[in-house]
Amino acid sequence: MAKEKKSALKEQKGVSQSEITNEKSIKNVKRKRKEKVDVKTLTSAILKKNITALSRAITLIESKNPNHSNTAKQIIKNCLPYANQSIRIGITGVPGVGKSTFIEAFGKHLTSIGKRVAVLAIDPTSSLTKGSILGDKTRMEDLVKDDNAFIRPSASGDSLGGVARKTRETIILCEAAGFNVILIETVGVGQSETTVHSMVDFFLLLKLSGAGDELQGIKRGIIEMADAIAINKADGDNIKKAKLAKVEFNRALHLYPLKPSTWQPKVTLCSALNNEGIDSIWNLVLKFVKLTTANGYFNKRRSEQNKFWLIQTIEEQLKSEFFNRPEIKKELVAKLNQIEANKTTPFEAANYLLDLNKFL
Ligand SMILES: Nc1nc2c(ncn2[C@@H]2O[C@H](COP(=O)(O)OP(=O)(O)OP(=O)(O)O)[C@@H](O)[C@H]2O)c(=O)[nH]1
Ligand SMILES: [Mg+2]
Repeated sequence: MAKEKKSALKEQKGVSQSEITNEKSIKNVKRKRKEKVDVKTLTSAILKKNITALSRAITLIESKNPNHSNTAKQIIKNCLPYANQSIRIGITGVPGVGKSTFIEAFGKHLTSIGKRVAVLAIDPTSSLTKGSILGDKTRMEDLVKDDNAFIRPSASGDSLGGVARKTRETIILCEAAGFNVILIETVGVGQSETTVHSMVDFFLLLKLSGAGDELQGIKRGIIEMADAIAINKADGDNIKKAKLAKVEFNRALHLYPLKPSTWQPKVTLCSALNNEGIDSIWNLVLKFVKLTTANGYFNKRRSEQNKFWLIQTIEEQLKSEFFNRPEIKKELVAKLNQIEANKTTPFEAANYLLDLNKFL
C-alpha cells in the first residue's frame, strides 16, 4: 500500500500525525537494533572464520543501499584490529597468460602448506561479464572446493575507484577471517595494475615468452612495479624460448634504479599447467617479506598505502556525492549542451556547477 494511502487511512481512523511519527521512530529504533545485532553477529562470525558471514559482509560492502553501507562500515571498523596479518600479492598479466591457472596452482600450493588463501579481483570490465573470476571458476576447480580458499569475483558495475575501495575493504574482512595470503588478480585494463599495486605488498607480473619481442608492447610502468616476473607456460616446446625471455627480462630489470624496498626484482620460469616453478615463486615472496620486514619497508609501505587510500576515499566520495545530486545531474547536461554550442567554456561551466553544489 502506498505510504500516503496508509497515513490517510490512519487519519480516518483517528490516528494523529504525531502517533504516526512515533510509530515511525519505533520502527526506526527496531531497525537500528536489528542492524546492531547484525553487525555484532556478523563480526563475531567473521572472526570465527565463518565463510557465509564473510560473504554476506562483502555483499554489504558492495551494496548500493546506504543502510547496507553503514552496516558494512561498522563491521569493517570492528574487524580492523584483527586485519593486517597477511601477505597481499597482486597478480597481473595479459588475457590468456594463465592467471587463473596460475592462481589455482599457487593457491593449492599455499593451502597444502597450511595457508589460508583469499582470491579477489580488480576487474573494471566485470560490469559486463559479472566478474572474470566467476566466469572461469572452472580453471580454479580444485581451489574452489578447498576449505582453506575463498574466491570472490570483482565487485561490478562501478568505477575503478569504487571497485578498488570495495576490494580494499574486502581485504580487511578476509584478513579478519583468518586468510593469511590475499591474491588480487587484475587483467591490466587502464589503470587497474596501478590500483592493485597500491594495495599489495608484492606485485607479480605473469608473462609469456614470445619470439624475441618480449619487451615490446609492455607498459613501462608495469615492469617498474613488478617485484617478480614469472614467465609462464615454460613447458614443452616453449622452454627454450622461455629461457631466452628470462635473460632478456633480467637485462631489462637491471636498467631500472634500485627500488626503495632495496629488493632486486627477480625473473623466474613456471608452468602453471604442470605445476612447475610454483613453489619457488612462493619462496621469492617469502624472501621479499623477510628483507622488507627487516629493513622496515614492509610496514612503511602499508602505512603509506593507508594514507594514499584516505585521500582516495575522500576524492571518490566527494565525486560520487557531487555527480549523484539530481540538481547537478540536470545542470551538468545543460552545461554540456552549452559547451557543445560554444556558449560557455569548460572552466566557467565547472565553476558554475561547483558553486551551485555549495548551496545544495
Ligand atoms: N602450456 C601451458 N598452458 C597454460 C599454462 N597456464 C595456462 N595455460 C593455458 O592457457 C590458457 C589461458 O589460461 P587462463 O588461466 O585462463 O589465462 P588468464 O590469464 O586467466 O586469462 P583471462 O582470464 O582471459 O585474462 C588456458 O587454455 C590454459 O590451459 C601453462 O603453464 N602451460
Ligand atoms: Mg582468468
